[in-house]
Amino acid sequence: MLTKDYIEIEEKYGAHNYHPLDVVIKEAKGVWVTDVEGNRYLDCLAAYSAVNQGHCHPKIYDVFVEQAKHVTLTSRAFRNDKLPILYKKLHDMTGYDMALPMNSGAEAVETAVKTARRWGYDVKGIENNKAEIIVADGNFHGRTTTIVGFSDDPSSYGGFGPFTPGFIFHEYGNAEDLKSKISKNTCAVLIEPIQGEGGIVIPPEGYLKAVAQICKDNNVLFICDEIQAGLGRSGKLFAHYYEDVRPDIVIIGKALSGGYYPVSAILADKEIMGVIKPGQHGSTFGGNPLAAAVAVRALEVLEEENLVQHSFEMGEYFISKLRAIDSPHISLVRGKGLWIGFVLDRKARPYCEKLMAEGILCKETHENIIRFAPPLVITKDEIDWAVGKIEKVVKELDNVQF
Ligand code: IF1
Repeated sequence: MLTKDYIEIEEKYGAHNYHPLDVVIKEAKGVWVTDVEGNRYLDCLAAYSAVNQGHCHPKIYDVFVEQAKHVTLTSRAFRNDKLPILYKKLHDMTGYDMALPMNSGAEAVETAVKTARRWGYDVKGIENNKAEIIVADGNFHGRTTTIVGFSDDPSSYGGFGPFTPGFIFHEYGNAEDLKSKISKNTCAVLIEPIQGEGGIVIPPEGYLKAVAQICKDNNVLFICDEIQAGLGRSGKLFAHYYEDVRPDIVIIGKALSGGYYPVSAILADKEIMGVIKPGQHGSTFGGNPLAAAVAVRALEVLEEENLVQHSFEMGEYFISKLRAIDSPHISLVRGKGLWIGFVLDRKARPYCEKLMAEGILCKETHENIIRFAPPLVITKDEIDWAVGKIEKVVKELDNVQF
């Protein structure tokens, strides 16, 4: 079958909840993917940062296959011999006392919301059903009905109400505005340290520090969504390390499995995690032994291959090369680590389509921004190759109207 045959079936029998580029991927290794017709592409999206370790990483593969021979799912009604190892690994790497595992990122965000509310009632003493969580405008935290209920993007929330009450907006990056939104019923502030879907929006320096301080002063939990920003993408293990803060709850997902399997978790100290008691939260698949084994190995790979520091260095290099491209249509190149927003003064989609023809896969966000977020294993030579292609495409489109 050819590309068009797969697409025809997909369009006919699959829900149209995406508008993907018309490439049908069949194989992937490291930073490279191959389509059903044998064309090779450099993946500059990395499955929205779920394959930070590179596609089909051999070390994770070995554990994945090995674990599949032994036991894959026990449910949490029984214990398994891999989950404790993941708990310990997360503690050793991050310093948080405890973790609570789930599957998708959205489920982990829901877990953080439930934990914060429970803490608000049980510890802070907020009147029942009055707890408020302050979120940011321009946020993206997932697709469940509760989460889209506190999105300000109509394509996320439109037509899906009624929504869960108890969420208040503040202006992302504006600590004074945040302060003004705090009330006696505030149990938590939930933010992304860098907004991904927002177009790699880096808040003004000092914002995260101010958020942490405001939370501390008001007995409010600081929840940081590191699902996309975390595990090396930003050039630090967590993007909040740039401001030397310690959120009360950290949410992780995506690269926690290196792309093999949906694995997510929240991290917190025991005074907070302790508010969740048996029977109050869970998931059939959350914390299963296959997920736990894969996650431990995925985290080890980040360390063994020094991918966090590599992301930092390659990110600086990539950004400097992109900034050197001269075009009237490039408004701004911003980013941290290998997480780069290439901001144009017009539609990005034609650029993405042309880049695909040149062998680079990337995805626009917010109409006019191309994000470059390759697997963290990318080399300098591969970046040089990519920048050559990007420059070529930019120049070719300089004088084309659309
Ligand atoms: C889609 C964006 C990326 C996330 C943060 C939670 C979640 C995500 C900060 C939920 C998920 C995804 C999901 C994907 C598109 C994508 C995305 F463009 F929408 F923002 F990565 F850039 N918190 N992000 O970024 O995690 O439940 O998906 O595991 O198609 O919805 P999930």
